[in-house]
Amino acid sequence: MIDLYYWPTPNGWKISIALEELELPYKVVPVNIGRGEQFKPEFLAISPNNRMPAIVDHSPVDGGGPLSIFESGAILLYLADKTGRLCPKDLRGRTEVVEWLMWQMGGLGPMSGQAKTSASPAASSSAADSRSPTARAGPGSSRTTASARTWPSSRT
Ligand SMILES: N[C@@H](CCC(=O)N[C@@H](CS)C(=O)NCC(=O)O)C(=O)O
Repeated sequence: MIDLYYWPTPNGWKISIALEELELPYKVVPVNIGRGEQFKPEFLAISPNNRMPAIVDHSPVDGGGPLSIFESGAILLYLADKTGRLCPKDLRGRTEVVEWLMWQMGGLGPMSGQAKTSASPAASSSAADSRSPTARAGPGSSRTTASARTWPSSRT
């Protein structure tokens, strides 16, 4: 059984979608980030960066004790490795999946969040201008690639 420390945001959805796709049994542990529950010591012991999502796997494949993982990208890789699905095992396929995962984690994800924040009425237009181009351009670059090839994850 996996405990999913979760609140319904895009980063949380990434993990709930993966768990559903992989048909892994899991229990949702709500972390209400609006009420500051991410700062509780018991949650910080799992996710020292006070961010959800995080998981605790009570049945890791090494047969050891419960294993906690924070950061959505690390969790996605962990779940792919645990199940042998969603990520190819060959060098080139795995490298390509990791490329796009890092692109999402380091570029599209945070830039989209910043674009949403800076597009609010309280934000200055210069802030919006300086933060949003990657968010606007990002999905376009992925669409170009996606339309031109078969995704490695679809081969597994
Ligand atoms: N890089 C992290 C980002 C996670 C993140 O930003 N989580 C937000 C909600 S989407 C959060 O828990 N915020 C609480 C806080 O900053 O105190 C990941 O991908 O897991």
